[in-house]
Amino acid sequence: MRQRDRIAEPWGTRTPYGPGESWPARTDMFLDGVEPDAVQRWVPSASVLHSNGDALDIAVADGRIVGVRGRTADRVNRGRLDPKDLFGWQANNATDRLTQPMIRRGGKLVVTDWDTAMDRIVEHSKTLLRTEGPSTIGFYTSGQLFLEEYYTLGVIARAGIGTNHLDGNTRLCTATAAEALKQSFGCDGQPGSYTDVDHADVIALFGHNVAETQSVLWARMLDRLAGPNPPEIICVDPRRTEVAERATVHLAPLPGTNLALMNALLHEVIARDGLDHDFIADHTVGFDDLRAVVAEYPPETVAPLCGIAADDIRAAGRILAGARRLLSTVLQGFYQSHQATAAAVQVNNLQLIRGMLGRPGCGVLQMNGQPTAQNTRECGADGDVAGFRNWANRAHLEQLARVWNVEPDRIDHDGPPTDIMQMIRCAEQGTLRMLWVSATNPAVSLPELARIRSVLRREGLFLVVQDMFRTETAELADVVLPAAGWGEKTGCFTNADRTVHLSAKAVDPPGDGRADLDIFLDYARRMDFRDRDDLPLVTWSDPSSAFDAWKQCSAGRPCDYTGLTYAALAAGSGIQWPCPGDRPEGTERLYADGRFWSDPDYCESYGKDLATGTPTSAADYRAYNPDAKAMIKAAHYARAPEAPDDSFPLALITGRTLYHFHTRTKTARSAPLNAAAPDVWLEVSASDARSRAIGEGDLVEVTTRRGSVRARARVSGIRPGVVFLPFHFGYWDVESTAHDRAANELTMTEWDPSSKQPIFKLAAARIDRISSGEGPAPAPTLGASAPVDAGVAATRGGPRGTAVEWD
Ligand SMILES: Nc1nc2c(c(=O)[nH]1)N[C@H]1C(S)=C(S)[C@@H](COP(=O)(O)OP(=O)(O)OC[C@H]3O[C@@H](n4cnc5c(=O)[nH]c(N)nc54)[C@H](O)[C@@H]3O)O[C@H]1N2
Ligand SMILES: Nc1nc2c(c(=O)[nH]1)N[C@H]1C(S)=C(S)[C@@H](COP(=O)(O)OP(=O)(O)OC[C@H]3O[C@@H](n4cnc5c(=O)[nH]c(N)nc54)[C@H](O)[C@@H]3O)O[C@H]1N2
Ligand SMILES: [Mo]
Repeated sequence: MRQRDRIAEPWGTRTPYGPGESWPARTDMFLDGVEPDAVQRWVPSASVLHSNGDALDIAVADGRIVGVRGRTADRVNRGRLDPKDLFGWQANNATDRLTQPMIRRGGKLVVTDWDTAMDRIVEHSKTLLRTEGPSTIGFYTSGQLFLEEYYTLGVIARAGIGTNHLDGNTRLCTATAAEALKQSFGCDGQPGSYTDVDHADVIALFGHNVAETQSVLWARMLDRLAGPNPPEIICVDPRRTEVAERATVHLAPLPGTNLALMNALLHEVIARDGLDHDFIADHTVGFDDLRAVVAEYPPETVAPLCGIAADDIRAAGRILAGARRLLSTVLQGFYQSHQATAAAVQVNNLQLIRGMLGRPGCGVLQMNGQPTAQNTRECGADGDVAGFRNWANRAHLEQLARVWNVEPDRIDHDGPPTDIMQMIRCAEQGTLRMLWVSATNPAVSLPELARIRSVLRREGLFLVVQDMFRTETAELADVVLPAAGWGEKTGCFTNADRTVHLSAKAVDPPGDGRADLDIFLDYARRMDFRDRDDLPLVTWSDPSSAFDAWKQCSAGRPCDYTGLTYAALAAGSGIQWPCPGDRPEGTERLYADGRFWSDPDYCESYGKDLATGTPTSAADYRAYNPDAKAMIKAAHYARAPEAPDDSFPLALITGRTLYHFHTRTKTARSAPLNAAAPDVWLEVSASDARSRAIGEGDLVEVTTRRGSVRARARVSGIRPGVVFLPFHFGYWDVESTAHDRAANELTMTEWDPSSKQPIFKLAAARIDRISSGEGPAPAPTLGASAPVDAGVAATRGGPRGTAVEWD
């Protein structure tokens, strides 16, 4: 057993391995002030602080969570845990958890009981339904609840209330992942598997800082890099991330130019004839369009647009064209930028024209971000139709209506599902009158916060917030419901490579807190929703009966769960769907047989125009892709809606650090994580800092057309012309209520036309030096925020950040 400072060494000790070998196990454990023999129970679960799905057991002593240990048998992490996995659970035990419902009285939130709080919500819902109809009511949920909870909420919203206004914060997160998969393969569902890392000879990461955001997956890549015949890495990111440090080729494009760069890379692959001609002919449609479009993007044309060297594009193109087993991953550097879906689709095209799908080492991971985002999508709690059904296909809605035993017309299908940006617009205009927010903190995470605050505060909007903590959003609510969190309730969730884990209840929630499932079930009961036989619409009463109901809904669909049971999930490793009854071991890779879920009668979507987002009609789709092939869709680069100019000469991007999760409701309540990144900072390149006389740690103000934020400068390896602000720091804080440090004060109300995902990684900005700092910026010295100044003391965890590991 080795002791390791896991704040200073987030990836732990290397366990090298070679291509085709299986990843060695290494078990990580952290117990907070107790010895292993004091642990009374170990309860199976997985991490909820990213989408990687690191399996772990929760240690319980005296009715409290006291630590975690990686699950060595699990296919995802083979026992490893990252810093957030090791320490993030400490938030469960925080002393400032919400423990009682609250309602607004005389302008103030006051404590109340469940009956009073729920009655107020039910009374509001019933009045709105009676007087103004279902489309005055909206639900905005999460990528952090459990499958059973989303499925229940979906049934309530769509068949109970009958509203189309149901979305998840997955809209901000993986809407583009889902849309890119639908566009290329006709259906959501990750083709690849994490085991592709074990086989790949080239791994290309597009706008994905995996080292900080799925650190255990990076540990897997690091172990390949440390072993024989390591893979080559291609990194596309404007910052010098850990991935960039280890890359054979690092392309650092100017924000907003991903599509131009992708077209140039595809141009190079085609020019070098890196094509799998048989695969293209047998399994795809659309290649000729792609060839014609990318012909206009030779490296010399694209290099000045992206601000990178044509030779670097050619070098990356050569590697991509020559790879024998190519694994690509895509995340927010693409999804939250300009032309998001169009750019993400080009990564699918790369795999398709190279015939790199369905074989070991050949996969694309259109990554998820949140731990349970996949389930939000499967269950239709993001407005999609449950079971990856097609909202534009009448037969699919009829099938779903049979599962729910309601009339098909009860399910509103007049138009595509409403996304959150549209819901905010409806609330702004006064047509949305009630919004129920669960497990998300939009007052920090949506773009252009000044606007969001004014909408959420509106007199005419009844706002319900269901959370573990009194967040910035809860401060604006009419009713606040105290939720049980991870470890305090039971349910399943599915990671980015389709691995399903069970997370069992380890301890009771504090005070009167209730599981989100119980809250939704209570609402359904009080609303007295009925099916077509006048029996209760929601027929289940606890997690396992909810899971059974979902299994029935998923039967025969791509995300088939019918072969899964809680017992099987608790026994050893997580299991990948599709998992029908005759294949209880699940499915490692999709599309291994070269057939896709894109059959016109089966597909989840008929696709959309990449430039406008206009949905394709059923007839047009049938004509274009009658034989269930993969679709190669090309798109031209267009200029971004906002670009640097004389007044705002820099490009602002936003994103994450290794040690914090989102709006920090959890990670700020863990001492070792919080101490590693205690306050906001701004990453600036050395040349931009020099020309403005800005030194490490100086206080600067960053301004866009929406607002200003003050932060201390970290002079980092980010490319010149670009500055980076972490979005973790909201205005709420134990000490401060200042409005001036949330990145989203600066971001804009713009989104991708196909996925409707907001553009968080693009704004024209100016920076002004305010004063000199006292010491370095409060930024981690590891990862993309590493200082260029060698004199800054390294980020360390010390005793409270130390965990054990063993092989
Ligand atoms: N530590 C930590 N891990 C997390 C989370 C967390 O909050 N903290 N959140 C989880 C969630 S929900 C998500 S969605 C994922 C997100 O995981 P990532 O997508 O890896 O994280 P981000 O920091 O949002 O963005 C990734 C990179 O995009 C780059 N980028 C910005 N603009 C552009 C551009 O125009 N082009 C390109 N090519 N790159 C660009 C940024 O420099 C950044 O390094 O992380 C998950 N894991
Ligand atoms: N500028 C900028 N903005 C961004 C991004 C960016 O990169 N840049 N990234 C976007 C992305 S990818 C994401 S995913 C979003 C994240 O944005 P949010 O979803 O707003 O962020 P979180 O802090 O994760 O909020 C989740 C909330 O749910 C609560 N919670 C946790 N578990 C439970 C539970 O079991 N039940 C209940 N009821 N509540 C629970 C937490 O306390 C917390 O308040 O931010 C988006 N916004
Ligand atoms: Mo996300």
